[in-house]
Amino acid sequence: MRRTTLTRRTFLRTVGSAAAGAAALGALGRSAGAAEADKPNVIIIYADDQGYGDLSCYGAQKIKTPHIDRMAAEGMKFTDFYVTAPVCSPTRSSLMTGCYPKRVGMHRHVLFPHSTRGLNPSEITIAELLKKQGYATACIGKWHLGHQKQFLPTSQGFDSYFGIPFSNDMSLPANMTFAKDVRLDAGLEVEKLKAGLKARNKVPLMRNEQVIDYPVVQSTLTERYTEEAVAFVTANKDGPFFLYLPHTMPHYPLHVSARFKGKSAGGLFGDVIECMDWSCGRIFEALRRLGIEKKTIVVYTSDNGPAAGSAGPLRGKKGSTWEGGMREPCIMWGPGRIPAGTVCSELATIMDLLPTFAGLAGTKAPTDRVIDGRDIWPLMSGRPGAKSPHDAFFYYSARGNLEAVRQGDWKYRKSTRKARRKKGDKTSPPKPKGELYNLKEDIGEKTDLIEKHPDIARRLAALMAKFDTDLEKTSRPAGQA
Ligand SMILES: [Ca+2]
Repeated sequence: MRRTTLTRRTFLRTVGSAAAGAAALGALGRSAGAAEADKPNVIIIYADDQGYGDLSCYGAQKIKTPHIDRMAAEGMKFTDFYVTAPVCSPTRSSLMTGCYPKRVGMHRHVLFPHSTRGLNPSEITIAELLKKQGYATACIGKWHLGHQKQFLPTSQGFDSYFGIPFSNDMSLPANMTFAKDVRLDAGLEVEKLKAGLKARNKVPLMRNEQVIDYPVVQSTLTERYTEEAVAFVTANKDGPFFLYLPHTMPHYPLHVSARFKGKSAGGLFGDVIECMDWSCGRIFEALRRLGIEKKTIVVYTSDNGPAAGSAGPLRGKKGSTWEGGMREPCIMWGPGRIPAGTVCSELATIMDLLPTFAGLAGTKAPTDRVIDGRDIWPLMSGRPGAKSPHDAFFYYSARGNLEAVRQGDWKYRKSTRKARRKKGDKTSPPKPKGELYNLKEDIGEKTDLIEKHPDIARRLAALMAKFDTDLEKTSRPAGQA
């Protein structure tokens, strides 16, 4: 029903405008599409290592997340939303490019301060696509797609950058550029910093391409990001804008400011999440104060499964291709566009954000290269009967090896164990390799059904092998400094 209302409103506005033409009318078919006034502001809030069970609207008992819960009540909650790897850098490459990490050469684990690779500047990022459509763009938070100048957000479609270039358990690489007025901790000189390369948990805070604070006091980060985010939204209230807000938390080491410390029943981890929830509340408050809540879509999700937190009913955690490593909480909010209080159980992925928001901004995903993500606007807008655009989803490990596939309710996992017969049994066929789970009936991946359905397992194993071979043929290299 909501979809009908939206279309009618879009139609009235479109035919009522002098610019109405065949192209604009053509856009009606895909709803809030090309008309200039319809380009929504886009905010993507990306938690770091937050699990499927770490928000109260996803079942957390000891952690209270009222602002995110309200976001879910006013928007759509996804139950089957996946990231493309169980660790940081690869999934971020998927968000930026709409591709599997291996497609863009970013599948081999995370980047470290000594790494010389990064997201290839020849990739077309979601920020570049939106910028071309007239969006103001900002990245505020943890980047982790390369800290050399050519890989930083300001070289990848973002007008500005404020944040830490990699994880908060890392340290300073030798080649960072310092701002002239950089605040260094008393007594620390640059040479000492270089010698301290093996130090951990001491990270630089950057503005654009320069270090402005080292080591940043981590307990200030969530709140500083929030201030920056609210300032950016306020300065660009006339829109359209794209804000990418990848939080540093709740990645280890956990830090939170004094006013949140000791407040949550969920301990320090709970404090950290509740501070992030407060941050979301501040952003929603700004959108309402500025009167742009109906012009804005907000997505809240996480880059991979929990290290410190909880995967809820899911098996596994960060680093694994069990559901807990890669299935994430995901909420989409957009009053008037995304139906309130809804749940979507169709399979969607972090790769889908690029084609979807490209469409809403009046353009489309690049056509000169393979893009794995699909436009999920029919799901987000609650179109009746809308189905996942993915025939299958492929689970690549932290090191970029394809370990599992999901098709419909079935998930097949490859095994390294050799097929073998029972001792003394010379006649029956060997036990098939791998494991098979029905995720609809068994969300916790507890009951291996491979012996019951060897045919399904064989089909999925073949699908998986073919996908990986095909992907290798069309993969593109990471950038190299
Ligand atoms: Ca992470």
